[in-house]
Amino acid sequence: MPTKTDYSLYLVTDRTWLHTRTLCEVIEEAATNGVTVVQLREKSASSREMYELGKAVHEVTRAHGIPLIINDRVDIMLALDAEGVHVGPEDLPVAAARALAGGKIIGTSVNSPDDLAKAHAEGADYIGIGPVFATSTKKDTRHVLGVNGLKKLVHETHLPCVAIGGINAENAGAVIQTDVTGVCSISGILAQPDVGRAVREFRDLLDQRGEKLA
Ligand code: TZP
Ligand code: MG
Repeated sequence: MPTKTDYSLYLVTDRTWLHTRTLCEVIEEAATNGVTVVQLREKSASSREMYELGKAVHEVTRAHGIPLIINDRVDIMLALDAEGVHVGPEDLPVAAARALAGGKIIGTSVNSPDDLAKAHAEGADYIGIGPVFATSTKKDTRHVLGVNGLKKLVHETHLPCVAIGGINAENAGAVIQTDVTGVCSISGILAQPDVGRAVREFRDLLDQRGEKLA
């Protein structure tokens, strides 16, 4: 695993979008075509299911040399020896996660200047800023930031930052122009009939601006 994380194209999972394909098949296709981080986020999975799924997904991400981040669950991240965890406002605080997780990657969610100050104070490794656009994927999203709201937060942080919420290959160009480190997508990748093609469309836009490595 490289010491510097490439956050440019960050896939978050949600099996409800998968139709007949398995999560591992889709992640394999996404990683082959240029996804650089995978976050396992399966809100309806039991602990056992998250663990078993995580084990299988980790084999795929490891084979591609990309980090696996576990949503919410520090315990499952440690049990899997995954590369990191993403904690939001309802989860363990970053500092508490750090006490358990040491040098693992710890990311957190930011929607406001206050959130950003907390992420800085508690020592997050990266932040996910959003929602940038309205999305049906997450029902309890906070204030929709728009590209301008995203840009303000991006310019107030030294941390690697990824944009999330309603981002697809059509609007990703405007998002990338904010100088954000990377873009996250669930449905913009997983809900597409051709996952590989969707990933390559994102990848082309990112590669045009040159990647900002963290
Ligand atoms: N956090 C803020 S918006 C969101 C999350 C997990 C959902 C993003 O899903 P999509 O399908 O990329 O809009
Ligand atoms: Mg959470």
